[in-house]
Amino acid sequence: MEEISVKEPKQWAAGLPAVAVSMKQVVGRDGMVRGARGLLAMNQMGGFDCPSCAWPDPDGGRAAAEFCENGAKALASEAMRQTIGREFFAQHSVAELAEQEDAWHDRQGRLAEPMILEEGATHYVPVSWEEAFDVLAEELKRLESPDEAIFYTSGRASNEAAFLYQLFARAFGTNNLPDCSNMCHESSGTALKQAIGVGKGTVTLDDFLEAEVVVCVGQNPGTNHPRMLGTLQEAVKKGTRLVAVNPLKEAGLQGFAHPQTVAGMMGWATRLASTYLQVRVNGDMALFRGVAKCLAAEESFVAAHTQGYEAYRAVVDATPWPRIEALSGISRREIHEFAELLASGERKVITCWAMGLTQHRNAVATIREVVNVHLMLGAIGRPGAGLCPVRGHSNVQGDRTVGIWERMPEGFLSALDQWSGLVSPRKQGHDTVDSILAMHRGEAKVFFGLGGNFAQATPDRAFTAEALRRCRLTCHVSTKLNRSHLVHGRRALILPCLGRSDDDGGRWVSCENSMGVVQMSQGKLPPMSKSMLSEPEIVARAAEAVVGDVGRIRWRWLAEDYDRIRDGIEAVVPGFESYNQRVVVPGGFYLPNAAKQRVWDTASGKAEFAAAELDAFDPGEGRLILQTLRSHDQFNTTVYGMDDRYRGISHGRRMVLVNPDDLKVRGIRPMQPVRVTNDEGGRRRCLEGFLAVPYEMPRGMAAAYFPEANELVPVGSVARESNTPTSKAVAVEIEGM
Ligand SMILES: Nc1nc2c(c(=O)[nH]1)N[C@H]1C(S)=C(S)[C@@H](COP(=O)(O)OP(=O)(O)OC[C@H]3O[C@@H](n4cnc5c(=O)[nH]c(N)nc54)[C@H](O)[C@@H]3O)O[C@H]1N2
Ligand SMILES: Nc1nc2c(c(=O)[nH]1)N[C@H]1C(S)=C(S)[C@@H](COP(=O)(O)OP(=O)(O)OC[C@H]3O[C@@H](n4cnc5c(=O)[nH]c(N)nc54)[C@H](O)[C@@H]3O)O[C@H]1N2
Ligand SMILES: [Mo]
Repeated sequence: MEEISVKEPKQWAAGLPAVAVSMKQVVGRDGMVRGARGLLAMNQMGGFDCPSCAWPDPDGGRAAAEFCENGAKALASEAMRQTIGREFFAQHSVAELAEQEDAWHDRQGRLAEPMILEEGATHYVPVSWEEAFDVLAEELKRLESPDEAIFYTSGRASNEAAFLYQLFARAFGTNNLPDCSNMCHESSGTALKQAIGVGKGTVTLDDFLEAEVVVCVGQNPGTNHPRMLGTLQEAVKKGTRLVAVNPLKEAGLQGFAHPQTVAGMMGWATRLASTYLQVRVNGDMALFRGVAKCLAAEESFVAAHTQGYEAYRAVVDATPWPRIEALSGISRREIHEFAELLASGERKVITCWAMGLTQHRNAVATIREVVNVHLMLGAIGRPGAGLCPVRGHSNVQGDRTVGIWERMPEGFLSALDQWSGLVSPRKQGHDTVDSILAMHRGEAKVFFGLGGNFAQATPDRAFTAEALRRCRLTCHVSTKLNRSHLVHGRRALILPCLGRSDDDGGRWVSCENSMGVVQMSQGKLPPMSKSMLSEPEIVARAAEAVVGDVGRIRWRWLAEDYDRIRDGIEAVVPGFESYNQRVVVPGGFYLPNAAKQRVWDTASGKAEFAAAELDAFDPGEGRLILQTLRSHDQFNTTVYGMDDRYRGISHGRRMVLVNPDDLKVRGIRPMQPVRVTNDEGGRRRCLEGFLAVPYEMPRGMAAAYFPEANELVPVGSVARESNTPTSKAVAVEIEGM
């Protein structure tokens, strides 16, 4: 094993190393031809949507290679030639597999055939598709109420798979449709719906090139949305000013050398952020409150389009500067300069954000504070200005649009009923955290996962594992082996499916990106096993076995030809008129977004200011605020490798980054093993032997990698209103070992 090493963090992202890593990924893992063929089809018109992030592709002429280093890693992981089936599972018991690291699981290969783990058994054994669906039907039909089943979705599922899946859950009789979004941008959806009437962003790629200022808050695009750096670089070259708001000095926000240009390969980086505000973790609400204090409102916009400004202004005036400075960690002078920059020129401002804002107790209030500032500036609903929550999973936004939500509005449900001939349930279902609690209480007994890695992505590992173990059946539709197959109910099923890049007999699906564009996605690589089925097919056959054809629904008929599923979406969801015709046009089509046109679908019919009391998380005496974040070598729980290149870290993940002075006062030496504990809610959660890495950040803060650190995130610690786990603010004690 190579030794862990920590060097100076990088000051710019990409360049030649990114090209080298991309090539190593596709060549090293998979054999040149298959990988290169895959890359060439990725994000091309007529090809498939990159399975990594949700950053949009350019509308017009695309570069020959519209992918990034991390897209290449995602593809290499999905498009592996190696498969695992009966021999593999006969060789390794579940207990043995559970001992292995996540990165090892990912390296084993694609899941190749359906497998079952019977009650009390030590090994998964093969099962036919028919038998697998029979087991599922048997366990679901045994339940006393449909609400004892949980139907989880991860954001890689296509519109077609997701629509069929929610139909299955509702035909079965429950709205228990938790999804990864509950742990991700739920706070953005909640805040934006309240404030502007639509739970999505309001900008397109073109707006970035018109913006005067782009603010990037709580987001690390160099790692998580690398293609966004191309957009930011282009904008900066045209004169846009970029402001980064982040407790860590992330390389990708400081500079970018485009790996697909000669200058970029030579490492000639464009400087990106002209202002870098190293805010305290969870100090963003204070920062934007301070900005509001400095701004004069754009009166005509505020009068014509908003409501609640007076009340908000009163709260702003009443918030004292010393409190703003203490909570944000940014000086009054710097906040003033930031506000001046926003208000200079024509106030064409875009604010982007991701998990640094959404995974906090006051996440909804913080995002509404960002919206408040945009409303004061009138920076919404016009070219070059608006709000941009940058989504995670490549189709997480589309899944929600087509009905994956535990509380879809009545309009959707009645349209669904009309089209399907069903009477779908109206009782609100469980989201992710409520599902964990319900399984733990023994009130939910069957867990079905359409993708994802529930056991590993959710908070409070030990508690959640116990919740899953109490189930009668856990069943996962998956491409790769992961921990959720190993932390299982009394019985467990693995149902192997085709991925984005796999040829589905010429059939194709569609996805919605972060900016509301719906596009087709057609896999090109021959599947590595004949025993895999597509996701829509698996869902349809499961539904047929469990509920049978009901109302006007003919499951198999729908899954035979996805045009029929899309016709269903068109009938139920506004904005999908002529879906089948429009989605095949290169570049796809934009879904309507009223807020973009300054039409506010809120209770008052206006955009709403929020006048919340200012707060920030206080971990308590002697404790640090720990944020859990992604390294450069992972996609969520899929760990590709052990490096975090831009942060200067190699060959290790079990470490905790801390301000050097906070280590010193605790008498902890650099690279010393430490114990990190959280004891919220009367239970002790503990990580032992993590290495302490001194890292530049504000005092009182720490950072560790997700998913290793999920152990420490208390299940009861959630954002108000959105119920999102507070993965960016965990109160911890750190002591040397
Ligand atoms: N390669 C790759 N791409 C991905 C993913 C992946 O794992 N790998 N995951 C996908 C998914 S599902 C998602 S949701 C996105 C996630 O994309 P990001 O949100 O960029 O991911 P995180 O690593 O969670 O990064 C959080 C960033 O917020 C900062 N931060 C933490 N707390 C605060 C705070 O209180 N205030 C501010 N201002 N900043 C804060 C951190 O320092 C860090 O830079 O990426 C998507 N794309
Ligand atoms: N502590 C902490 N916890 C977090 C976060 C954090 O920042 N900190 N981030 C949260 C966020 S933003 C998110 S989005 C969630 C992610 O939660 P999930 O979406 O549940 O987790 P992933 O790791 O993305 O899921 C990976 C698995 O999906 C399966 N898979 C991959 N492609 C496909 C496919 O095409 N079809 C099917 N059926 N399966 C496929 C593979 O088997 C793979 O192992 O985690 C959340 N958890
Ligand atoms: Mo996410």
